[in-house]
Order: sequence, then C-alpha cells, then structure tokens
Amino acid sequence: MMAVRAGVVAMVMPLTLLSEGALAARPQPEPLSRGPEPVLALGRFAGYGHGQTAVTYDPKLVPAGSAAAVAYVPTADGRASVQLRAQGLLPNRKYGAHVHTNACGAKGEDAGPHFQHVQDPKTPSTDPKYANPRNEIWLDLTTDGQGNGFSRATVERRFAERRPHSVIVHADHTHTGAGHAGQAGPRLACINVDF
Ligand SMILES: [Cu+2]
Repeated sequence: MMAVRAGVVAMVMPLTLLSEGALAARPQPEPLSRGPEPVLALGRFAGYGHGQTAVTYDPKLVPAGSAAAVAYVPTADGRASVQLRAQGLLPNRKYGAHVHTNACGAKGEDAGPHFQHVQDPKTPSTDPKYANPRNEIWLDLTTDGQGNGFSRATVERRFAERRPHSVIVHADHTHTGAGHAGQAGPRLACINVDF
C-alpha cells in the first residue's frame, strides 16, 4: 500500500511542479492539432429510468448490478476505436452487441436501428452489403468463466454530424447471411453513449 502511494506521489509531484513553476516561465508551445476527445460511458445495469446509463431489459441474461463500459477513442489516422467491456454477465456465454442510432428507452426497440455509415434504403437492413461490420459497428463478445467480456471494433470513419447514441447488447452473436445479416436476437440491454 505504502509503495503504491509513494509511486503515485512520485508521478504526480513533477507534473505539479511543472505546471506551477517551470512551464509558466517558458514560452507556450504551439497547441497540438487534436482530433475529437475520447468518450467513456460507464454504468451498472438496472431497469430503465431517467438518467440511467446502462439499462437491462432481461435481468436473467443481463443481471441487475452487472456493469459495462464503452470507450470511443478517435485515432490519429482519422478512424476511431470502440471498445466494450462487460462484467458480471452470465459466464461462458455469447452476446451480440452493436452501436445503435438512438438513446436507450423503456424498450429495447427505442434505440432504433444499427448505426450505418452508408444507410440502407430498406428497413430493417438485412442486406450484407449494408449490414456488415465495416458499415456498422459490431461488438459481439463471449464471456469468460466469471462473466467478463471484451470486444473492440474499428470505426473506419469517425462519427460527424450523424452520430449514434447507444450500444445494444443482444442475445446471440450477429448473423451475417443474406436476409438476416446484422440480426442477433432479442435486445437484452442498452448503454447510453455520448458518441
Ligand atoms: Cu443491435
């Protein structure tokens, strides 16, 4: 415990000194050109309610009290990474997950369709030309023996004017064949993400 605390102090102290003393005396460097800020959503699953980040619609498969984190990290090459981490789900189970257009609501359907870079004129979109993991963001995961899971997807084009608002967790891994591409069974849970 003491060693850890000493280590943290050692890391923080020079930064404090720099910001208060040395840095102020120097000419300020040119601001770095930066992309959009990363976004992190973090919540424990519970029933729907105003301001609830993580909503479960099926507590048997996504138990109340289990948790999820979604990170959206723009990268220097103009793309972005989306990561989903879940904790406390059922052990050794496959879950589907995607980025959806709307915020979480009282029902799973409220989150709307999958976010698509190029929008399928037909709804629901089950054409693999549109419903595929390059045009959509798929975050399927398989939990370990403790019910923990992780997945990551690359977003080829960063979200701009048209932004998604949630990640939906589904009962099955995502199908890919024509006629049912993108489908992954019932909507079990939803995480609001301010992409
Ligand atoms: Cu979905």
